[in-house]
Amino acid sequence: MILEDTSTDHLDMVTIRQQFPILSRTVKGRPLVYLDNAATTQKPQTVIDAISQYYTGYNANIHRGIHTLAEEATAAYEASRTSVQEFIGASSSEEIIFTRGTTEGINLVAYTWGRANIVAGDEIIISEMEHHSNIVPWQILCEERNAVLKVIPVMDNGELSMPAYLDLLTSNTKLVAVTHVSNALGTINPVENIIRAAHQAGALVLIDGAQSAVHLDINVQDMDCDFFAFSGHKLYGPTGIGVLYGKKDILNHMPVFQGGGEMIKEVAFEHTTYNELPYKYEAGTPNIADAIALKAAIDFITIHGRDHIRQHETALLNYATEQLEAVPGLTIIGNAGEKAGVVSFIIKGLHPQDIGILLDNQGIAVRTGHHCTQPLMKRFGIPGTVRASFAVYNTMGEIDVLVAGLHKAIKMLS
Ligand code: 7TS
Repeated sequence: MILEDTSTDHLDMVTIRQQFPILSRTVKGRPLVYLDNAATTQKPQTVIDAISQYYTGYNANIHRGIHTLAEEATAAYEASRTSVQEFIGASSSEEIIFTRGTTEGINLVAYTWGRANIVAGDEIIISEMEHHSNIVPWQILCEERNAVLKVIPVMDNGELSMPAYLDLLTSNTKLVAVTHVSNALGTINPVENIIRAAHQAGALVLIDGAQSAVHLDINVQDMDCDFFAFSGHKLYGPTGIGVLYGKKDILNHMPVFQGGGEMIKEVAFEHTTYNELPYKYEAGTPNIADAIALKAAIDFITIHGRDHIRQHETALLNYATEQLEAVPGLTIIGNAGEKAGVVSFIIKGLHPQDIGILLDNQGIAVRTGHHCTQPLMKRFGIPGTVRASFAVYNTMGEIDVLVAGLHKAIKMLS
C-alpha cells in the first residue's frame, strides 16, 4: 500500500526508499510511516557510509598535520564546505561557517554581530511564527542592551502581515530575523520582499533556513540575505552539523565568537591575532565526520534534483491537505498561499498528544505539541497541533495510512 502510488514522473519511489535503511523497519508491528521530517529527516545509506568511511579510513584532525590521513580528512572537510557553497549559491567558501546547527548559527550572530552593533534604543524585528531559537537569542540581546524586540504579526491564514511589517521598520531597525519556512505552519515567507524593505531601512537580515534548505532552491546571493542559517539533520544529513552563511564583508568586520585553537593567527600573552574566514569562527576541533557526511546529503539531493523533489513534496502536500480536510472535525492550522512540506492540524474535542500516541500505535510518526513555537500557538489560541511533515521518500500511500489512522483514533477517543 505504501508504495502503490509513486506520484511523480521523475522520482522512482522504490529506489529512493531503498536508500534509507530505516524505512524498512516496523514500529509496533506495522511498517514505519515516518511523517516527522520537519523535526529531523532520515538518512540515506550514502550519508551513513560517509561517516563510517571517515572513521574506518582516514580519521585524523584537520588543518594541522602534514601526514596523509590529516591531508585526506582536511580535503574531505573542505570539499564539503565547497559543496555547501554551491548548494546555497554563496560567492565564496569563506562565507560558509560550519556550526552545530541552526540554533548555534543564530546564536553566533547574536553574540558577535549583535554585541558589536546593538545599543540602547535599537530595534530588532522577528515574526510571530519564529521557532524559539530565532526568538530567545534576540530577546536575551535586547534585554542586555535595552533594545526593542518587535514582532511581525501572523494573519489567520498563517501568512505574515506585510503591511504590518513595513510599519514596524524604522530608522532604528538594525536587524530583521525571520524564518524562510515555518516549521509549524509550512508557510513560505516572501523573504525577497522582506529583505529588500529591510535593506532600504538600513537593516541587515538573517534568514532562518532550517526548514527551507531541504525544500526550496536556495540562492543566498539572489535572495541578498546577510545571514542564512540551517541544520544538516533536516536535509538528510547528520545531527551536530549545520551552516551559517554570512556576507564576507560583514563576517570580516564581526568580532570573534569562541576562542581557542584554529581560530587564531598568532597567540601571545600580550596580544592575539585571529585567523581568516571561515576559520575565525571555527574554534577547536570541529565535527569533521558529520561535516564530511553533509556533502553526501547534498549530493543525494542534487542527484535526485531539487526541482523533482519539490514537485513530489508539493504533490504530497496537496494530496494530504485534500484528504485531511475531509476528516470530520479536523481543522488545518496554516493555509498560506505558498506552503512547503508541513500540514498542521487539530481535531475538535481531541488532544493532539492523544492523537499522536494512537498514531504511533499504528506505526505512524508525527509530531504533536507546540513545535517550539509557543507564541504562535498562543496567537491561534491552541495548546498545540498534530503535524505531518514530508520528505522525498514519503508516498501518497503513506498519507492514506495517516488518514485511516486518524479515523481509527477518532473512533477510539470519541
Ligand atoms: N528554526 C526552525 C524554523 C526550525 O524548524 C528548527 C528546528 C530550528 C530553527 C532549530 O534547529 P536545530 O537543528 O538547531 O535544532 N525545528 C524542529 C521542529 O520543528 N521539530 O523539532 C525541531
